[in-house]
Amino acid sequence: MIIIKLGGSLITDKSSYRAFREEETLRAIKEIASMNRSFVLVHGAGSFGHILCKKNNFPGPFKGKEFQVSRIKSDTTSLNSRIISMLLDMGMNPLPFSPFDLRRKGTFDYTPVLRSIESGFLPVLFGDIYIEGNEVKIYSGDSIMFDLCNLLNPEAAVFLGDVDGIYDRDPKKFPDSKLLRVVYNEQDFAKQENDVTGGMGGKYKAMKRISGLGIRTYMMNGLFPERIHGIESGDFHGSVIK
Ligand code: ATP
Ligand code: IP8
Repeated sequence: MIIIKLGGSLITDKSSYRAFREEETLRAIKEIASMNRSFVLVHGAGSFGHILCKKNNFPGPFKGKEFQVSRIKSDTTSLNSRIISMLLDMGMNPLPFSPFDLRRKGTFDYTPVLRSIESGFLPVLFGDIYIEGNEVKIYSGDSIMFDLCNLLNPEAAVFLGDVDGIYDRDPKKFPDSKLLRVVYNEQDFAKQENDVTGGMGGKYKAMKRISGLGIRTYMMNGLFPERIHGIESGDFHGSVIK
C-alpha cells in the first residue's frame, strides 16, 4: 500500500478563492490509479480552506463567526466532493473522511477509516477545520498523512505538490534554487501567504516524522504525475526525505 497526498497547491490555485484545478487533479488521480497498487488518498484544502481561515483568524474563537465556520466547512467538503466524483467516474469506491467527524475525546479516531479499507473502499481524507469547545481548530492533510502512516505502515508516503520537490530555497521566489534529491535537514522554507498550516515548513516536519517511522517518504511534482512511477524503480525525479 502507498499513501498519497494531493497538495492544495496541486489541486487548487491557492491565490484564488475556491479555484479548483480540475484537469491537473484528474491527471494526477489517473496516474496514481494506473500504478495498480492499493492506495489511500489524502488531500489538502488549498484555496477552499486557507484563504477564509486566514481572513477569520482561525484557528481561534468562533463566537460571532458561525456563518464563516459553516462556509469554510461547506467549501472544504465541496472540494472533497469533486475529487470523490472523479474517482466514482473512474469506477472506484471512494469514501470521504474529515477530521471534523473523526474527532473523539481530544483525539482522532480512525477506526471507520480502517474498517472502510478492510471492506474494500478507498478512503479519501482531507485537511479540514474542526470544533473544540469555543474554538475552530485546523487539522492539516500533512498531519493526517503521519497518522495514517503510523497506523497502516505503508510501503511509501508520497506528497504531490506544484514544485519538483524540496529545494534549498523556495523555487518560486529564487529561480537559482537547487532541488535536493535527498533531504537530511530543514531548508529555507519561505513563509507563504494564504497558508494557515505552516506551508512547506509544516509539511517538512510531518514528512520527517513519517520517514522516522522507517517509511520511504517522497515529495514530488504532481503536475508531472507520471513521475510517480519512479518510486518503484528508484529512478525518480523529486526528493526523498531522510
Ligand atoms: P496544502 O497545505 O494546501 O495542501 P501543499 O501541500 O500543496 O498545500 P504548500 O503548503 O502550498 O503545499 O507548500 C508548497 C509550496 O511551498 C510550493 O508551492 C513552494 O512554492 C513552497 N516552498 C517554500 N519553500 C520551499 C522549498 N525550500 N522547497 C520547495 N518548495 C518550497
Ligand atoms: O491544506 C488545511 O489542510 P492542508 C485545512 O492539508 C484548512 O494544510 C481548513 C485550511
